[in-house]
Amino acid sequence: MTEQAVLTYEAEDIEILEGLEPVRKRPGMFIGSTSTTGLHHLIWEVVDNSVDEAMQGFCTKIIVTLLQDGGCRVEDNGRGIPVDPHPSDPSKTAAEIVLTVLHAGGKFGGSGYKVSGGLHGVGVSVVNALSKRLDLEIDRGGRRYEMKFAGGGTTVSKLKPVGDSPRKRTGTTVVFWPDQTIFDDVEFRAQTVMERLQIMAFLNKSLEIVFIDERQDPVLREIYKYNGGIQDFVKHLNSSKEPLFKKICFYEGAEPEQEVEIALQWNTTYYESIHSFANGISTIEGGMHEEGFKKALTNVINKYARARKLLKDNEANLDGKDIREGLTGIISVRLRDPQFEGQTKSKLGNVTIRSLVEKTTNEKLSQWLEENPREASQIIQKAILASRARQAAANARDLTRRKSAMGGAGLPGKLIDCSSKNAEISEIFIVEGNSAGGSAKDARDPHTQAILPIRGKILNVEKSRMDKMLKNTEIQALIMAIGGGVGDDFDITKVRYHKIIILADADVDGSHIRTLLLTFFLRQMKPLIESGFVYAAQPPLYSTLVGNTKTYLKDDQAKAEFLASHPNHKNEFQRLKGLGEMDFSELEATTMNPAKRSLLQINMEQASIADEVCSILMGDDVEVRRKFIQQNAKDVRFLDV
Ligand code: 0RA
Repeated sequence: MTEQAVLTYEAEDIEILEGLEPVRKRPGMFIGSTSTTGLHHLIWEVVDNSVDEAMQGFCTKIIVTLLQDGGCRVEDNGRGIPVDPHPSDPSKTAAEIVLTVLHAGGKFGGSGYKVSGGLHGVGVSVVNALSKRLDLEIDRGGRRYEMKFAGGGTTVSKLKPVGDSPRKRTGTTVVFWPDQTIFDDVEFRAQTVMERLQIMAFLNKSLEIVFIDERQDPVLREIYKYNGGIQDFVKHLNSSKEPLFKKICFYEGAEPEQEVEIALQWNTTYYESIHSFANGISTIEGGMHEEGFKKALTNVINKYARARKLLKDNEANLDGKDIREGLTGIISVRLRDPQFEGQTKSKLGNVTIRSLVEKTTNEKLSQWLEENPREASQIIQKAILASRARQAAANARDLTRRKSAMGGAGLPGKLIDCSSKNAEISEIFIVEGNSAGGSAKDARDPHTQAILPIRGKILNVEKSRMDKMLKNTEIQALIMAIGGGVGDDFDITKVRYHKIIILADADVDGSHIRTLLLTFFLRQMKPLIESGFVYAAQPPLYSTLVGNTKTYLKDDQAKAEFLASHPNHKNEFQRLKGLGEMDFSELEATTMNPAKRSLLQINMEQASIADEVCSILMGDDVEVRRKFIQQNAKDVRFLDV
């Protein structure tokens, strides 16, 4: 804020201010939100520009550094943003235009595909607009140039040469400090940045991305570089699972304005895990590229199975879902003008890509099966087993249905239901352990709050097929209480509560149960998570007395904030051990009363992390598990979704 005060408002500055003003007025329109998600978009935006350079073959290395003073530096060895006067306004350099005019980023980028989708591709000028300070450094034509901005994109010093580039290198370095008057919180999260950079490195074969976190002691340094590209991505995703066979199936195809790359490896689990990307952007909702792939995969496998008599003439075709059981796959497409549609703008709408992916898969996957008959037959055997299990599951599900038809309202015996029949205001607390269930029963509002106690750890859905899972009593109780069915039949409109709240302790066991439940919801009641119906209650970790009133503090951060705002606080902090130790009034005051509690709404991203954590923690690979626990023991947040 002080920076703004010292700025002089010359004519050109005012013009620039006007240029970026809409961004500061309505940041959400440009980066989605001003939450921590929006904050990280600033980094993605700058890195995307460097990745663009890499995609066009001009950049081999990107270094992202989180600085001690809260800034972020993104350095690349691309061509460097052009420094000559810009044809549209010769009083300004091209670099200045790129940094100060909305949507100027891709206007003169030459050939190749521009990343310009979803919330990205809005241009570095948006980052400038939302930063309290931004420094630009360009190496180009043997000279080094610098330019500085402050207060949301106002030029502090014009682009000027400052000397020779070391070793005649070329490249661009952007350092920015997010504006704390715009964002709720300006602290970057290392884990979030690392995950993203790693995915970018997987999608851009041989591009080296270095991550440095100078805020940590010792300084954290990670290098992501994958000469195998998406094949390494698939290996990585399956590293905590047992692959069905060692080989990875990889193929690619291209047409004039578009290209596709696909890597596949089956594992012994019962779930498909297909991740698709368009121009490096994750298409969580799928779209045309996924459609084309699935259709062709089903077609190719069935054709092969019939030709080899692995499927008899009198047997029905294998279902796509059964073929994809245990499949980990990456579909990466690059195309001009990607159309992102759907609720979260993450569904690829371009029709032409569907036929490219379909054609490529029909051709190249058939060829791969011919060349790898042993693997082909393993895929088909697994699909046949999956198909039988699906039949058995349908029978088990019928059983669950019939049971509920007979059991009066069809509700599990241990459900303590609420009296309201209006799902919109009804909540169900899934409570670990019977004793905690007892206090929860006394603490609830019986009109809108239902309690379902579950005993110990629910069955791990990672390790069992649907049919076995549906025989588990805890799972049956969950399915019946929620009321929307399960798996492919799940119907969100039949759900009896719009808030499904997981109430588990804040310790490792509690995290474990939360992780298991989230994994179950993700895999068997996905719309529940997509609709934002799933929450984690956050029982506090600490309590302390302020005068005579007890104050509860959610976690260590809340405790630190409390201490900062109460420097003279002398009383001790009680560490609350677990739900079982709270009496009903404490539980009511901290965790259940809507006016006082703090709930964490679970989104797809968190659920997917839980899924991955689950695979690692429950999977058979002891080595990966040991490493994971070692690496994450410190970062409780990771486990504690
Ligand atoms: C516009 C044109 C050219 C490159 C870039 C922008 C560019 C932007 C960024 C942002 C971060 N790193 C970047 N690297 C390059 C192409 C210029 C030419 O034709 O030489």
